Amino acid sequence: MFLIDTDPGIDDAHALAMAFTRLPADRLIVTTVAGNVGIDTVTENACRLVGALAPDVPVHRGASGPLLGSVVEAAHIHGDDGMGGFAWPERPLASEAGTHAVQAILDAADRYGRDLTVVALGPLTNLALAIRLDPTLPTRIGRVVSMGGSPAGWGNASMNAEFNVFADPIAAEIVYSTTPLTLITWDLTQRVRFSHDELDAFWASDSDAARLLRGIHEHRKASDPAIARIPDFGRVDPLAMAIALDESVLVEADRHPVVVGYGGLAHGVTAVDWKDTAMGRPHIAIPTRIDRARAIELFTL
Ligand SMILES: [Ca+2]
Repeated sequence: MFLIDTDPGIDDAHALAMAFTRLPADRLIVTTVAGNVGIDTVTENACRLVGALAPDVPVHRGASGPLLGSVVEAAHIHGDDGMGGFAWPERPLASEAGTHAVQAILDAADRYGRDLTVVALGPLTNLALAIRLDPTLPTRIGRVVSMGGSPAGWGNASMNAEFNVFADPIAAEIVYSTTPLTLITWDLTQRVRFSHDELDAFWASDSDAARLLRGIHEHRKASDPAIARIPDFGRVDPLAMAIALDESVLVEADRHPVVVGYGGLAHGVTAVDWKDTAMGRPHIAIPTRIDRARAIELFTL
């Protein structure tokens, strides 16, 4: 069972489409979290993606902002609607499930236990709240794969912090201090790059998912001429999804505790405890090498 916690988001849309084309609807749960844009918009985007590609997958609305501090968004990158102004096809919008995302995470843990994989593609607010409600959660579920952090200090939200962690550092600290997860860092996505041609090939087929993602990307290219001048691209959320779908994509990883800073220059910084001095904290897998060819297979819709 896959629970995808997400803030769509163009990258999230690709990651969701990868899961929707490979897993049956009864093995998928989507929960939303405020991130790239506000909770109403990311939830609507999730419902549109589910409505278009996997109508039987439940969508649970989640946290509307970080545990502490004010909401941080990335509308300057993803547009006010989170999808670069993309005009959605006239497909039914999936309706929201009745329960809150945090309750959905707890229910899924009770029901599926070790068979539950959590893929966290946005700020970790929902997962942190679920862990606060039930501290045994991290020991009861299967793999957790999370996109976030920049141990090398290649910030995309500040000088040295990655967006998902910067948007809710307290949540990230709660999760990193309790959960032995796999962390797909911004640093990795800066090293593993994909050309324009490779991107186009991901959504070249005639499948519903390929057609939808092709539309989203063509629209983005048309509305932002700067994209044509970028030689290659990281695949942020899709890389996390690829590793969640197929563990063999991960070839090599460092494993150490990761501690998150709050406030000032430390805000959202992910400091790796390279010498393993922090007692009692789980060692987090930080992939350093991936099977690029296999990742491309999984990116292809
Ligand atoms: Ca995301």
